[in-house]
Amino acid sequence: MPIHNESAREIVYKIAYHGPGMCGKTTNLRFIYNTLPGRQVGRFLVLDTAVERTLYYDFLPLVIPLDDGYTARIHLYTVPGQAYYDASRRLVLRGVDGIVFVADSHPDRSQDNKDSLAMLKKDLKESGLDYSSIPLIMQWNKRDLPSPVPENELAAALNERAVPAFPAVARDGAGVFETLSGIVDAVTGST
Ligand SMILES: Nc1nc2c(ncn2[C@@H]2O[C@H](COP(=O)(O)OP(=O)(O)O)[C@@H](O)[C@H]2O)c(=O)[nH]1
Ligand SMILES: [Mg+2]
Repeated sequence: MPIHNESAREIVYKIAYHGPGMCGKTTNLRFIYNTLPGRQVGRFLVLDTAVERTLYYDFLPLVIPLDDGYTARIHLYTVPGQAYYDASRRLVLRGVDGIVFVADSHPDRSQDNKDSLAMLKKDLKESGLDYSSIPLIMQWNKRDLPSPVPENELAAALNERAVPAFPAVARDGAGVFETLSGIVDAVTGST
């Protein structure tokens, strides 16, 4: 549930980028951090480079003015896709308001995409959340690869809810803000 602070006219939303390892989650956040003006982004915390960490996720806070005079504080997290980062995944998914599922368009990653989606469903359930109703956006990343899996195949394999899905080349920033706008609209209810 979003956290309302009436006196400050602020609402805090928690959004998690989920997907298999190396699909481009951190790359999405880095592009957002590097592109938005400084007054709209806070400190970018990346915990995925150091070894011997027990926690493994990224965090990027954003400030987005809404039409009604309220300010949305959007807390973006990335969720490690690997099964052995259980503690980090649960921490990030606790109280999450919306999910961006990032799929890797490389043909060799099709099973990893499916496994990651299955893990997301299971994790949400264990956090008392429902995959079938939580605000959700899909991103088909790495469309620049020489033979990416066709978008309709990714959709058939992964997008059973038929939510909005955006093709992306996160490394170049293509599709990154379309994806972000999609999930911000979905969680704030301003479609
Ligand atoms: N070809 C290609 N590579 C990408 C793209 N987005 C990210 N990458 C690369 O994929 C690798 C993993 O990206 P990263 O964001 O760290 O993945 P994460 O594990 O999901 O956080 C890096 O080498 C990125 O440069 C893309 O759109 N196209
Ligand atoms: Mg990462």
